[in-house]
Amino acid sequence: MSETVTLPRPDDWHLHLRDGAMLTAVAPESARHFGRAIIMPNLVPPVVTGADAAAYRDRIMAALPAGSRFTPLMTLYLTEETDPADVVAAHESGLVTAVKLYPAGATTNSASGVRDFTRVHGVLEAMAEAGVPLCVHGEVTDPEIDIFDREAVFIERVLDPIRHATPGLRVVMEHITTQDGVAYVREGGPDIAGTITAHHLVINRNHLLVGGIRPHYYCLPVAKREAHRLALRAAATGDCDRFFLGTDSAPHPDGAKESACGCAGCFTAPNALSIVAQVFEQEGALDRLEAFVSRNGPAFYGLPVNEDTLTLARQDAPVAYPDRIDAGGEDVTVFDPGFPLHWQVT
Ligand code: OTD
Ligand code: ZN
Ligand code: ZN
Repeated sequence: MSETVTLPRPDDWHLHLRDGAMLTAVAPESARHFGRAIIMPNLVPPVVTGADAAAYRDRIMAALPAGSRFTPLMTLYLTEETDPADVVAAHESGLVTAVKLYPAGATTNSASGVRDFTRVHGVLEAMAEAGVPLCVHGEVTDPEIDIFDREAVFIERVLDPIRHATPGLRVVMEHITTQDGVAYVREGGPDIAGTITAHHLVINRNHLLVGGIRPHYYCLPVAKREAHRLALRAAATGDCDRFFLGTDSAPHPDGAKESACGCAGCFTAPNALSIVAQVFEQEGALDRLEAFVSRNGPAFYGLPVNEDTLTLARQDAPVAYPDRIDAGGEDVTVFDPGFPLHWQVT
């Protein structure tokens, strides 16, 4: 008898949809499974103002398949010039769900991010007052700090001081990759949550580097050592309701990844839910899957749980998903977890 799990339709609390031909190619992949997604604003140029977000939302809606009920939850890219009044107005009108903080230079297309955190204090205070959540790419960019330590150092040097200086600010520490991130969220009280990707639940830095460099496993924050991966799996499947799925599905053309200076990002939209379901099965925690993918995110963001459902069925034959998809004539490789998947979205 085949085993099935039916859940309120999951959401993706951290997603890159890009623009143009890439948007057209990848939007249906997320819309097929997810009800809503927090849409990252790191376009070139970034989505900075409410007007930018409105225009980008229109382009996303136009890229969705006919009849899709997928809802993009828009974000604004925080810069040192961001106008607090624009942020609050965009949030109050329902256009924008959250604001995104990138330390300048931390990841793909983050050059317009924040260099001097004191310069955004006024915006953050206005956001705390208006209840606008701050999504955070939590890595320092100091060249002296080892890339594997950048998340832990960010907590100490940047995130904790911001939170102390801005009481009441609701923060999502996105794509956490370390025991330090897990502990900080777990112990940080009701105003902080953490998203976890599918890929960081299944790869550590050996998968990236042993036996040859695997460009499709390179993402930021970079995968860490095994003890950290195990801490992420314990957090995702555990009892703290402030951890939830944010896939960070981040497509790039293969040519840009399979390069002497390959760019960061794993494209997981097509198989993220199959991967996560398998992880929860491996951890003996299928009863906790609904909290992680369908309930904890909306609870933190103050949104209703989706009313429709999604069913995953366990099958003996490996789930079929494409190795790569076509985006305007360029291949985009789908993340390969390295083992067969058996949970099929029906
Ligand atoms: N990480 N790639 C990208 C963003 C994320 O830090 C992230 O959110 C990207 O390509 O936009 C990546 O590896
Ligand atoms: Zn990030
Ligand atoms: Zn991302």
